[in-house]
Amino acid sequence: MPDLQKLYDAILNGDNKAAASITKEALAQAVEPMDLVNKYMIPAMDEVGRRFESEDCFVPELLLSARAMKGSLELIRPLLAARGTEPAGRVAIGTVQGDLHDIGKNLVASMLEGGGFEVVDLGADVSPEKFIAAIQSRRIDVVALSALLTVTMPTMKTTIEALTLAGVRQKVKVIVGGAPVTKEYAKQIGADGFAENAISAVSLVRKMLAEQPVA
Ligand code: B1M
Repeated sequence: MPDLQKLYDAILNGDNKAAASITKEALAQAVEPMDLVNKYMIPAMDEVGRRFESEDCFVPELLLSARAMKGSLELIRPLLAARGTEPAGRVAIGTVQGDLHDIGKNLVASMLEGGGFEVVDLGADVSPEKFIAAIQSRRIDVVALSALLTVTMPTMKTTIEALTLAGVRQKVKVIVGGAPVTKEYAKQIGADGFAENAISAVSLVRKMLAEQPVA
C-alpha cells in the first residue's frame, strides 16, 4: 500500500509525476477511488487555496497543483464512469462564463456519469448561449452550473435568466454548485437545486428526475 499522505504532498507541491505514480499504485492496490479524492486530493487543493489567500503561494503554484490534481483525476475518472448501469437522463454541465475553474466541475461530471447519467460537458467559461444551444440540440434534462468565484456567481443568475428569455427554462431542471454557492443563493436566483459536492449532485439529480420528470 503506497503512503497516501505522499499523494496529498505531491498535489500540494504541484508534482504531477509523483501524484500520477502514487494514484496508479493506489488504484492497482484497490484503494477506493473516492477515498483518494476526498481524503487526500481535495484537502491538498484546499491547502493550496489557503496558502494562496495568505500570499504564501501565487498563481504559478496554483496552476502546478491544478495540473497534478487533474492528472490524478484523469486516472480515476474511468473508474467512476464505469460504475453506471443504464442512462437515467442527460445532464449538460459547465462552469459559467468568466470562470476558468473546472476541476470540481469535472469531478461532478465523472460522478454523474458513474451514477448512470449521460453527461454533455460544455467545459469552463461557458456562455449562456452555449447552454441554450445544448438544450435545443441535445434533449437535456438537467443543466448543472458550476462557479468558484464570488464574482462569477451572478453569472449563474444571468444564465438562468437567459434560459427563460430563450424559452427553454421549463424544459430543464437547473442545479448549481461550487465552493462559494449556497442553498439560499440557489433559491434566490431561481435554480431548482443546489449540491454541495459531487456525490450530493448525483443524488440530487436522481431525486429530481424521479420526483418530477421535466417537460
Ligand atoms: Co482559483 N481561486 N483563481 N485558480 N483557485 C479559488 C477558487 C480561491 C478560493 C482561492 C483563494 O483565494 N483561496 C479564489 C476565489 C476567491 C473568491 O472568489 N471568493 C480564487 C481566485 C481569486 C482565482 C483568480 C482570480 C486568481 C488570480 O488570477 N488572481 C483566478 C481566476 C481565473 C478565472 O476563473 N477567471 C484563479 C485561477 C485559478 C487557476 C487557473 C490557477 C486554478 C484553476 C485550474 C482549473 O480549475 N483548471 C485555480 C485553483 C486551482 C484554485 C483553488 C486553489 C482550487 C480549486 C479546486 O480545483 N478545488 C481554489 C481554492 C479552493 O477551492 N480551495 C481557488 C478542488 C475541487 C475538487 O473543488 O472546485 O470546490 P471545487 O469543487 C467541489 C465543490 O465545490 C462542488 O463539488 C466539487 C467536488 O466536491 N462543486 C459542485 C463544484 N461545482 C459544482 C457543481 C454542482 C455541484 C457541486 O452542480 C452543478
